[in-house]
Amino acid sequence: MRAHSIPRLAAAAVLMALALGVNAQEKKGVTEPELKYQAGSSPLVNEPMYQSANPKAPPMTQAEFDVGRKTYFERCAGCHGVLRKGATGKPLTPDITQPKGTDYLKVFIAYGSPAGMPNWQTSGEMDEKTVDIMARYIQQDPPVPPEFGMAEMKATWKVIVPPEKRPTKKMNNYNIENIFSTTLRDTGEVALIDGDTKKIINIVKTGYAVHISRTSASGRFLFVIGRDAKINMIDLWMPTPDNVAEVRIGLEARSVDTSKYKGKDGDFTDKLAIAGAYWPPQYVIMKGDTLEPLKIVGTRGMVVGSQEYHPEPRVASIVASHFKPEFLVNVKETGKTMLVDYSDLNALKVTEIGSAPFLHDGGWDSSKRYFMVAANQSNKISVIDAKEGKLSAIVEVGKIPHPGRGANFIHPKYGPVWSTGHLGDETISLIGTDPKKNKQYAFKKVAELKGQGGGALFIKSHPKSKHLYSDTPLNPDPKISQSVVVYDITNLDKGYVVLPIAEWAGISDDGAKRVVQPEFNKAGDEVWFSVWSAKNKQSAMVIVDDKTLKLKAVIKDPRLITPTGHFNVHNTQHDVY
Ligand code: DHE
Repeated sequence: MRAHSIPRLAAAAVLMALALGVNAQEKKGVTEPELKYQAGSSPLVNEPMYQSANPKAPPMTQAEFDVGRKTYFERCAGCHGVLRKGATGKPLTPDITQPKGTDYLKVFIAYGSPAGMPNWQTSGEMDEKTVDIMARYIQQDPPVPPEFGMAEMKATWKVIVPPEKRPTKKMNNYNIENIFSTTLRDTGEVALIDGDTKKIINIVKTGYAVHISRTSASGRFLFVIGRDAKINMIDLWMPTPDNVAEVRIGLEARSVDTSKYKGKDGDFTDKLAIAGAYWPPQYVIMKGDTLEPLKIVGTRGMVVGSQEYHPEPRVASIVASHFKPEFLVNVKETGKTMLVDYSDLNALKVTEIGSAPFLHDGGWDSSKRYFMVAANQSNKISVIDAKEGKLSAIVEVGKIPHPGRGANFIHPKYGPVWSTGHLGDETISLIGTDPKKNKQYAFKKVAELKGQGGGALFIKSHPKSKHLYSDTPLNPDPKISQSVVVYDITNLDKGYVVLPIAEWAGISDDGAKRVVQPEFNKAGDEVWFSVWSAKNKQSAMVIVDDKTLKLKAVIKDPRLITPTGHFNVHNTQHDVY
C-alpha cells in the first residue's frame, strides 16, 4: 500500500468495516477502555507451536511468519483468541479470512473499524510492512501452542520448603491478617506490605505479569498466580514470609483459589488448591500444602445456547464454596459454571450450569451463598446458588460489567445488594441479593448509580463502612482515571464525592498514575489504592481514612513497580467485600 492511496483506502475502509461487522459482538462495538484492557501481550508469544501448511494461503517466508506470530500473540490474541476462534474480537480462521483476500485485510488492519478494531497502521503502532505480514498471517492455519499435561507440570513443580521443615507456629510479629499482597505486575513479584506499619515486609518473586493473590482457608498461606500460569505458595508464618512451593499448571492463566469447606462432609481447610488456565483450556487441582498437581480437567466443549464446539474455552474466575466441598469454576467462552466436587478426586463429580457466554470475574453476595459472575460481553450477571447447585437468575446490567469481586452493602430501601461497575459505561448496577426478607428485589437490578465515566474495573465496600468506592483506571480522561468516586450508602441520592488519589500520591513525574482497586484493611477503617504507572515511572500506594475520606498515608518505595491489585489477607480469606 503506497502513501498516496491512503485517502481512497480510508473511504473503502469504512465500507469494508461495515461489511465485515457481521456478528453480534461486533455490532455492539468495543470501547477504548475495553480494548486497552483485553489487548495485552500473551505469554504464549515465546512458546514453540505446531504449524500446518495451508496451500490456499498466500506465501510467507519463515521469517515473516515468525514476525506475524509474535505480533499476533502480543497484540491480537487477547481479543481474537489463541486459535483465532473469536472472543471480544471476531473469528479470524482461514475459512473467513481467505475469501476476503490480502488487500481487503490490509485495509482493515491499517484503518480499524467503527466496531472497535484498532487502526494499527494509522495510529503508528504497526508499520506498513507489518500490516502486510499480518494480513497474510491471518490467512494461514492458526499455529497451535502445545498442551501442558501432568509430565510438564511435574517438571516445573518445586517444593522449596517441605511441609515438615516449615514453622510449627508463627515465627514473626506481624499481624498477618492485616498484610496486603500487592501485585507488582511488570516485575513478576508481589510486595507483602504490613497493613499496620505500612512497611514492606518482603518482595517475593512470582510468575510473569503476576495477576492475583488468594489466601488459604486458614489465612496462613498466600497463593499467587502469574499470567504464565506459575503459582507461588507463600508461608506467612516464616520469620520473613516467602515462597515454599511453586508449579506451572499451563502456559497462560489468571485464577487460583483453595478449598474452604469445613462441615459434615469433611474438613478441607488448606487441603487443596485449584488454578484455571487460559491455555491449555483446563483447570488443575493440587495438594494444598505442596502444590503437587493431582487432577487435570479440560474445559473444551459446547457453548451454552448455540451448542457449537469451542476449542479454547478459557478458565476465568474460580471460587471455593462455603456450603459444599466444591469449587466454582467459570468457563469464559462456553458460558458455563462448573461446580467441581473435590471430596473424591477419583470420582470427580461436576455439575455444569450454563448461563451466558464470556463469564469473567465475580464474587459472593454477603451471605456467601450466591456467586455473582459477570458475563461481560453479554452485559449480564449470572447468579449461581452454591447451596442448591443451580442457576438462580440472569440479570441484565450495564455495558461490560466488571465487578472484580463486586461490593456488598445494605441498601436503605432494597436491603442487601451486590454491586458492579462497568467498563463500557458510567453506571454502577445494584442487584438485590436477599430472597428471604426482600424477595421482591432478589436478583433484580434494583438501582443504578451514575459514576464519572466508563473504564471502571473495581468496586468495594466493607461491613463496617458506610461508603462504596469505585475506580475508573481505564477511562481515557486522566482526570477520571487518576481519581475515584465514593458514595454514602445511607444516602445514595446525594451522588458521589471525587477523591483525587493520584494527586494525593504526590508523584511529580508524568506517569499514567491510574488509580486501581479499592481494598479495605482488616478493621474496615482504611481503604488502599494503587497508583499504577509504567515500569520506568514512579508508582505508589495511597491510603484513605474511611471515616473522614481524608488522606491517611502514602507508600512510596523504588521497589513498588507497577502495583495493581492488592489483597488484604483477612478480607480475602473471609470473602469480605
Ligand atoms: Fe484481571 C481478576 C482476567 C487484565 C487486574 N482478571 C481477574 C480474573 C480474571 C482476569 C479471569 C478473575 C480471577 C478470579 O477471581 O479467580 N484480566 C484478565 C484478563 O483476561 C485481562 C482482561 C487481560 C490480560 O491480558 O490479562 C485482565 N487484570 C487485567 C489488568 O490489566 C489489571 C487491571 C492489572 C493487572 O494486574 O494485570 C487486572 N484482575 C486484576 C485484579 C483482579 C483480576 C486486581 C482481582 C480482582 C479481585 O478483586 O479479586
